[in-house]
Amino acid sequence: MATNRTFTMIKPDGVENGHIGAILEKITASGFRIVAMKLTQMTKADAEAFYAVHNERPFFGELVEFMTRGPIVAAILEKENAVADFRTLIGATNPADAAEGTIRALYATSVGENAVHGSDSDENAAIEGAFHFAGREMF
Ligand code: RTP
Ligand code: MG
Repeated sequence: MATNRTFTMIKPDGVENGHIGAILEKITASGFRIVAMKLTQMTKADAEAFYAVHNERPFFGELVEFMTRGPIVAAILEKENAVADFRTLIGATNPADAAEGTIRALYATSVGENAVHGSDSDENAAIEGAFHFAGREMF
């Protein structure tokens, strides 16, 4: 399988609850190489654009409110089979359904405030990485 990339965010709850270090340790220990990384905060327009696919969903307003309430860690990660392997590492959207030992099982507090984001396809990984990073910030 070819090496490829995914995009992640440690969401505002993960940052607020002091889990940046533990989450990054789990990510790198699982074989992901950090290609780009920064602490940043999304504006309302950023979050509405980033999650535009969900704009008809009942939780959209709550999601935008949550994702903009504090800083996030944004990162691009590289590994063989990066998108699927990262989704496995983070676990199900709802931490109640997330497998034991996954990042969401360990650090998420609810289906909305679930500690981390992971891209759902190679195409979206490229779009989401480019949303947050300039070419010169990728290594
Ligand atoms: P993500 O995109 O953040 O990696 O999460 P995901 O693929 O596991 O879940 P997705 O369906 O894409 O939903 C995006 C984010 O919206 C929030 N959400 N809240 N209150 C709710 O029922 C609900 N459902 C989803 C979560 O923050 C979810 O990660
Ligand atoms: Mg998603």
